[in-house]
Amino acid sequence: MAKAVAVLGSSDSVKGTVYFAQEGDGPTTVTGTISGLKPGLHGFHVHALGDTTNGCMSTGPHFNPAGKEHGAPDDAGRHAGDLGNVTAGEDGTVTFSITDSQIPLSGPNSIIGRAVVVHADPDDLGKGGHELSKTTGNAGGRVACGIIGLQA
Ligand SMILES: [Cu+2]
Ligand SMILES: [Zn+2]
Repeated sequence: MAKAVAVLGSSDSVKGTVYFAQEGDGPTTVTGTISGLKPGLHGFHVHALGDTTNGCMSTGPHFNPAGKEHGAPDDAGRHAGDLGNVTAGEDGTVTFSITDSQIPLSGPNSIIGRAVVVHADPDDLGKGGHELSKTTGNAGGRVACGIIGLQA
C-alpha cells in the first residue's frame, strides 16, 4: 500500500488534510476533511506543481499528462487532476472519500510532489459554456492547497 498526505493551508481560514492510498496498480482512494469553506460546491483538483512559493497560485495548471481538456472525473476526456467538486455543509466543513484511477502514487504519472487545490467556486466540469470551462471548470480562486508528499 502506497500512501501520501497533503496538509492544506491558505491565507484564508480554510484548513484541511487530504490522504491518498493506492494498493498496487489499483485506483487511488482520496479521503479527507476540509473546514472553513463557504457552504456548497468547491472545485477540487490535483495541480501540476508542488510549488507554493507564491501561495496556491504557483501550483500551475491542472495535472494533465495526457494533454486533454478539462472535464468531470467520469469523463473519458479530462485532466488526470480533475477530481470534480467537494460539497461543504452549512458549517463550511466537508468530509469526503473519492476513488480515482488517474492519480497514481508511483510511476511516470505519479502525483507525488504535486499539489491538491480547493477552489472558491464550483467546478462546472467543462460544461458551463464559460471561456474557462475547458481549462479550469471556471472554479474561481484557489482558497487552499497543499503539497502531496509520501507517507509511511
Ligand atoms: Cu484547481
Ligand atoms: Zn482540469
